[in-house]
Amino acid sequence: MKRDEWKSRLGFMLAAMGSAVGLGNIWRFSYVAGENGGATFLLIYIFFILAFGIPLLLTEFSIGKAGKKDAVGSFMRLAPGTKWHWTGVMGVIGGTLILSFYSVVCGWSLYYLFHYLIGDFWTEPTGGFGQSFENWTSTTWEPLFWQFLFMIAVVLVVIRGIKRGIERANLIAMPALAILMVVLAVYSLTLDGASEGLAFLFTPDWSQFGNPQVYLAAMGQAFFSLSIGIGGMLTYASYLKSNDRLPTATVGIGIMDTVFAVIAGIVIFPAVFSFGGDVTDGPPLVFITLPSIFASMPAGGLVGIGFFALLVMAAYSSALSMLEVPVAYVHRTLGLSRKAAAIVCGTVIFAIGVTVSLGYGIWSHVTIVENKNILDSIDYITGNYILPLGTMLMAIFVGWYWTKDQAIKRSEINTPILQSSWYFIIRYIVPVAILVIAITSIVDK
Ligand code: LEU
Repeated sequence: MKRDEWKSRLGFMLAAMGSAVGLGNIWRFSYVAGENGGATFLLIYIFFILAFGIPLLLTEFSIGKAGKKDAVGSFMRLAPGTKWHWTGVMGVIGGTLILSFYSVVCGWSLYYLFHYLIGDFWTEPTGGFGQSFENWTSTTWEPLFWQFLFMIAVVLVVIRGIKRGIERANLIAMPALAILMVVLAVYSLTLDGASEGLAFLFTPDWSQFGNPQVYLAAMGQAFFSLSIGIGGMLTYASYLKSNDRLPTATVGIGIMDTVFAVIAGIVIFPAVFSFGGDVTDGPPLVFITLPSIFASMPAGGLVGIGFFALLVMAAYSSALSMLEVPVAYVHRTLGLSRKAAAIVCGTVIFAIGVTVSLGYGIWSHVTIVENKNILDSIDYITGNYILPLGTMLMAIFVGWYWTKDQAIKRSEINTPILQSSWYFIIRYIVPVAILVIAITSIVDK
C-alpha cells in the first residue's frame, strides 16, 4: 500500500506549526519566562531558537525526509546495521511519555473550557481558584474523564491518517488559533497595567545575563517548543513529497512558533500586572492566577472562554504529532492497521497518564525524581534528558555520520554561506553546547 503523504506543503507547514505551538507556548512559556526574569529570558530564548532551534529543526526534517519512514525506520534505512535506530526508539518512548503527562494538562484545560462555557467559572469559586483547582485535581475520576475525552479526540483524528486526519484538523485549528490569539492580545493591551506587563516582557534586566539557570531554562524551552528531539517532526517530514522543499518551511515554522510565544506573553503578562497577580507563580499561573484575573476583569468570562479554547486547540494539534510518533512505528512494525495502532498507542498513553493524574490525588505521596510528583518527574526526565539527548544525537548523526555532501544535499539549503554555517552549527556547536549546558546544570546542582 502506498504510504500516506501531505496533500500540500502548506498542509505540512500548518501541521508542523500545530505541533510546535502548544501548551509549551502558553502554559510552559508563561511560567518559565515569569520565573526567569521575563525579558532577559525572552532574549536568550530567541537566541536559542535562531542559533540552535531552527538549524536543528532542519536537521530533524532532513532525516525524516530522506528516511521516508517513522522515527525508528528512517534511521534503519539511512544507517543499516548500526545502532542509530536507538535514537528513534528513544523518540518513540519520549513521545509516549510526554503525551502521557501532556494529556493530563490537556484534560484540565478541557475541563476549564467547559466550565467557562457553562458560566460557572466566570466568578471566583468559594475558597478561590487555587483551592478549587487543588480539590478538583485530587479527585480520582473527574480529571481522568476529561483526559480520556481528550485522548479519544486525538486518537480519532490520528486514525484518519495524515492527509485526511492530521492535515485537515490543522488546516482549521491553526488559523483559528492565530485569530483567537490576536484578539486576546489586543484586549490585553487595552488593560490599565498593560505597560508594566510589556516592560516585564520586553525590558531586559542585564544583571541576569550571567545566570546559567536562565540559559538552561531557555534552551530547554526552545527545544520543547519546537517539538525537536523526539522524532515527531522527523515523522511529519517523512510524509513530504520529494519536491516539497525544507529550508523556507523550517524558518517559517520556527518564526511562527516564536511569534506565538511572544503573543501569548502579551496576552498573559499585562493581565497579570493589571490585576496584581504574581508572574512567578509557576505552573499554576494559567489554571489559578489567570482565572482569578479573568473573574475580576470586564467581560472576563468571555476572555476565559477564548483563552481556554486557545489552550485546548493549541494542545490538541501538538498531541496529534506526539501520538503519530509511536503510531507510525507500531503500524509499520507490528503489522497492525493504522486504526488498531492508534487505539493501542492511545490506550497505553492513557494508562500511563492515569498514574500521572493520580499523582495529584491518591498517589500524591509518590515521587520519582528528587521530590517531584509523577507529572513533574516525567516532564523533568523528558525535558532535561530525552529531548536534549535526542536533539544532540540527531545533530551528530547528520554532522558526523553523513558526509558533508550528503548532509548539505539533504538539508536542501542552496546558499553556500548558509550551507556552511548550518553545517558548522550542527557538527560542532550544538553537540558541544548541549554537553556544556548539561554539565553546568549538573555541577550547579
Ligand atoms: N511543542 C509542543 C508545545 O510547545 C510540545 C512538543 C513536545 C510536542 O507544546
